[in-house]
Amino acid sequence: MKFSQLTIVALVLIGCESYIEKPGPRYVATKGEPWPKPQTQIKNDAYFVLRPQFFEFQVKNNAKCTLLHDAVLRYQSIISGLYESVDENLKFVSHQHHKKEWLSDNNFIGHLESAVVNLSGSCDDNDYPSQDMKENYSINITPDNAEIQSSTIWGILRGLETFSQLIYIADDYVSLRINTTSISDYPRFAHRGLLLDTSRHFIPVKKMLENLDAMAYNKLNVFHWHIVDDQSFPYVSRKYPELSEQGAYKPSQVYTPAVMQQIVEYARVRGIRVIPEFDTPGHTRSWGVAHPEVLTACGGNLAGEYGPMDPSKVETYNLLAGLLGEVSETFPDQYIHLGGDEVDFDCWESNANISKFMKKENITDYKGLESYFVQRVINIVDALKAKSIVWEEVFENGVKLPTETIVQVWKGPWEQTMSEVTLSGKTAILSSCWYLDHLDSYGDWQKFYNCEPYNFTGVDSQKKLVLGGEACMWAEVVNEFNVISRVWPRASAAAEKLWSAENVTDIKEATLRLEEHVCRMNRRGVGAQPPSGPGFCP
Ligand code: CP6
Repeated sequence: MKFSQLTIVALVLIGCESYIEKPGPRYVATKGEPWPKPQTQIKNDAYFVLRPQFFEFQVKNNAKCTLLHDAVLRYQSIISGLYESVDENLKFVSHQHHKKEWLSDNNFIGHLESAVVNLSGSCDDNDYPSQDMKENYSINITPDNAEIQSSTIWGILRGLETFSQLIYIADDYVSLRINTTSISDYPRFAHRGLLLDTSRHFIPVKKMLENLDAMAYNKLNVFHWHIVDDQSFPYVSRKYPELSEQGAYKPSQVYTPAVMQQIVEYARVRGIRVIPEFDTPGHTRSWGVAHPEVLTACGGNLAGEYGPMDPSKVETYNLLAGLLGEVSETFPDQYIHLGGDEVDFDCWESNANISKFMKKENITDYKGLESYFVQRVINIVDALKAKSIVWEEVFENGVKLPTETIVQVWKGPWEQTMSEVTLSGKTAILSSCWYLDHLDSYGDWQKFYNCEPYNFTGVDSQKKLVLGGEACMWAEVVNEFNVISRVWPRASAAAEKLWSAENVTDIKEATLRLEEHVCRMNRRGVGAQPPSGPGFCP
């Protein structure tokens, strides 16, 4: 071999080195450590053994509250499910066999047979979660009693989730245990979201519900439903059924009013808001299959290419007013996401009618034209008594936004934009850090975990305007078969960033808890992928 050939071989070997599996210990997952990490927790070694068939939640107040009652049943079933993953025969033998062993273990303090669920405030079964809902709760497990306490149903839901995560399969592989502990917990940010795009690929209801389960397991509380876009229009409108009849991929790939109601209700009882996005004026080509008159004909009618909505036509605003009116009835959340991102100005520029319109309205540039359009859509939403979220371009174009309008920052570098948005007194949510469609090698949840939303220049009053953030699952290369594993546990990294204290940043410690959390999600039927490399679940 010549020298140059040797060099190439050597370089290739060096390049490959990082892909060669090195022998060594796998990560040893934690036992009964919650994800996201609670604000404060005192942990003790003393533990109870918990047998699901001899364990019950005792509802202290509000026994008639359906939200509470159903939540207790769900968690009872989750706890039983955990026991089902323990081998039946071993279970029987173990409780005979291990009793002796436990009795000689100073940390064993008996069997836990009940936990009090104490909702101290009132419960309204029609309550819908909101931006200012309180999610605080506390858990106390002492040798004498176990209690989950909160003044709100939303706090109780978070507390039940944490309680269920405290239960773990012991090293003997046959008993479930829970340690005595004291937790006082609340979220760092009010808006902890996940965006799911159902236009690039249709996602069936079953997967949407699995995803909502996983959101509850991660204490995420906003499902941002990017329901329609250029590629398909699966939203079934009662008022304009032709939109999905002609704009959906196929007749079976739609969301009917009944299905949307089911999704909203499934989310609500888990303390999750559903915010629909009807992105305009860009990303709207699927609207134009049934309603070409609302789109801009790029280069005039002869060219046959359609671009963003046509802001010069009254038909555009009429359709939007009709549709958004209906949307605000289908979705009980106060907020509607209006989009406003990535508008193709070249298409607008190529259309002579639009140039005429701009002259008439004294609009001098295309940012101004987008502002004009968004302003009118915001007026429509205002009239519906709804509030809006918009993508950052709308802010950058200088639209005069109502006080409660939230600006969603999605581009990078985001620090400057967050600084500007909050300096202008607007509330912001951050997404730039959490693009789930961007894949790195395994363990790439860590880059999501390393993002600190306060890492921008600004005074305290600016930081207060950061409502939280959203992980985004754009679905160009995601469908029902990979959506869950693409999102989970990578969105869990964002979930902990948005819930836990600012100083929870230790990747090594988080890795061990995430190992456990993924096993927990898997046991509960969520097809999350392994977070960091080789290993196994108990
Ligand atoms: N679809 C819509 C998208 C994106 C946006 N809006 C997007 C753009 C760039 C990246 C990822 C996603 N696919 N409607 C921008 C908010 Cl890198």
